Amino acid sequence: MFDVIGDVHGHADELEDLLQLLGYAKKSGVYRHATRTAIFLGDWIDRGPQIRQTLEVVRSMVQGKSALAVIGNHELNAMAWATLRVAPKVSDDSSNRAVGHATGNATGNAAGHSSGNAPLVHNAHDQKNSADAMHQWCRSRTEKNRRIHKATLEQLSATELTEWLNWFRGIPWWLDLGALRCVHACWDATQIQVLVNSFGNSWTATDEIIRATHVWGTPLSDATECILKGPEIALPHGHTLADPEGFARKVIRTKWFGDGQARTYADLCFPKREGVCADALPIGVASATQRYGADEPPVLIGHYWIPATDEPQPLAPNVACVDYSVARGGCLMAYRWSGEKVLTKEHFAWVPARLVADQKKSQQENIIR
Ligand SMILES: [Mn+2]
Repeated sequence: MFDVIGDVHGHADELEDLLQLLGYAKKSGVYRHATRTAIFLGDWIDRGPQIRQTLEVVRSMVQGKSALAVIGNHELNAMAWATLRVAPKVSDDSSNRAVGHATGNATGNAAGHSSGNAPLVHNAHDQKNSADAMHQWCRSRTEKNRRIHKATLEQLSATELTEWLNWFRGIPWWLDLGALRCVHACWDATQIQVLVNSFGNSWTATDEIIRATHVWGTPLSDATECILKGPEIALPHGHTLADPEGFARKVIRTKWFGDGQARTYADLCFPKREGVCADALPIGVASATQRYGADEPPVLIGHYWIPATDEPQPLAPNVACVDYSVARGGCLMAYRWSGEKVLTKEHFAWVPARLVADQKKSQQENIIR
């Protein structure tokens, strides 16, 4: 039976708190449970303060067979950040330099420039070169993307990061255990089939696969985005919504499970958010966004930053999310699955973010003083 653990984002203390709460104990450096296996749903890196420790806990458990894992969009993005869109020719000197950046420069400074320091931008020509350099990577090295990846680039050396990326390459993108399914963001059988048709049932995410899944607008890219980042639809013209990082977006993440009864954009937005356009959805959109039948096996997901103020409970009888925003002071969440077809709120277990606990403690100390 499985304990499915949501997005950790570099919060290793909370991960160890949670494993201990669930009855796992460290033996020869690896957390183990007498009768249960953990499943990690990805997003171990970025944002938090203990990325190296988080990765070490997760990898030691996977290698020690006390846990399984699926990849998150942050691990995918990290591989894409380090992969050039066009395979470099081995004989080409300038390309070789670019490869050096891909594998040798975790901080990602001055992507694509031959010097390690960002050059001053003097004119439109340089600006264009700089934009080209930014976009030569499968994950464009824009300021926004750099900010999201910053904690990882700062905490891991280039050599370490390359090693972790190589480990990520072998992690599956979903797990179908028969009576239980796990994926980072969305179980969509059609999109999973697109990937299986191209790469087979299991694969190593080589540079070629990272490239193929990052050509925007292709079926492979659409499938990858859907299962690892979740399906989205465009808001009506002129509408935007700030994402959790504060970036204005013209799309919303959609509720891909449940009854398909959404009438407005606000109804369809998942998780529920304030300020979403309340216009009626165009005809057919609500039913077209439904991707998971009520008769399918239970599926567990992370990814969605459910506010810690929401009561932990399944999203549908056969769908539960275990991302309760530990990286925003929420909780690190697990779902303890014991073979049930209908998921139950009694099987959620969690620990609070340590930062919040520490802040509360220091506030109390201040009051006492
Ligand atoms: Mn995610």
